[in-house]
Amino acid sequence: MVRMLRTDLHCRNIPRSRTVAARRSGLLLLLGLMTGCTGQMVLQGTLPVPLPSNTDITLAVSIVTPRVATTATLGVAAIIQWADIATVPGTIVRVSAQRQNNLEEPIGDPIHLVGDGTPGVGRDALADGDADIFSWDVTGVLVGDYVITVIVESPDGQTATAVSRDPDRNVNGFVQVTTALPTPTFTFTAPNANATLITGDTFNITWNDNGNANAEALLTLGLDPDSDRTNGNEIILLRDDLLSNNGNTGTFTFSFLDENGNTVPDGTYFVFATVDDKVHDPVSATANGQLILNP
Ligand SMILES: [Ca+2]
Ligand SMILES: [Ca+2]
Ligand SMILES: [Ca+2]
Repeated sequence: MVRMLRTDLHCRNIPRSRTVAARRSGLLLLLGLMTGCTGQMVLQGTLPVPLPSNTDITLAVSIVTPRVATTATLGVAAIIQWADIATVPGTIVRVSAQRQNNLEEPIGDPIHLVGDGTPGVGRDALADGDADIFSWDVTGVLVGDYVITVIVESPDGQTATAVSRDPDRNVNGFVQVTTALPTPTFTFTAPNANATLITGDTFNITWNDNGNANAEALLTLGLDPDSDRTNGNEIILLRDDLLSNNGNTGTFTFSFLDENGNTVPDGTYFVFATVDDKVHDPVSATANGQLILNP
């Protein structure tokens, strides 16, 4: 329905009496948004035509905010607003936010703001009347650009969908979650070359970081026999240590023991670190040198 209206309708002047007849359930606003007519044009009598009679539309939705890049700062709720037409009792609305990179590709899974992503689960679109607003508390949300999707769904499973960033409609709305916190930085200073260790030796793993500026970030240090940090053979030496320890530097003395006090098996290992401040994407680093244990 939304796509049909969008492609077929154009703005032109129509009789005032028709605007009065059509003023219902946000219809004017919705049609204006879908066709690019401004709210003022709509109210002044400039309406998209051919205008469907009210009974023609049982389900439609358009996003009011964000229509452009809209900044949301941690601690300040971001307002998401849409206009829906829902006439069938039991029609629900679902709202989700999808982070995108600068190529407008999705990053990670969508965040379900209204409903849990399951069809049929959401807010009653009739009961909320014209209060089609969700206040999004972005606390704990990673910084980035979030595109909003609003879906209205009638009890028989029909849906209408609006997406805030939609090149077909020439709209580029998104919620830009920002922070004053700097991105974590981490650079190993040792091992800078391969180091051979025999049981009984110790080795100081050292680094530079920005723990003074990003004090709550957490550092995890580990050893890995390969270059894949997610295949399960990683050995953690230190977990969730505050980046602010030792200010903008850090040292961990390796003595063949993992985080639980167990002896690390002999072998050749990359030394890696992950820093996560729960605001930015986690930052990873690998030391230039490897640790060679009991060759
Ligand atoms: Ca509603
Ligand atoms: Ca691995
Ligand atoms: Ca530090």
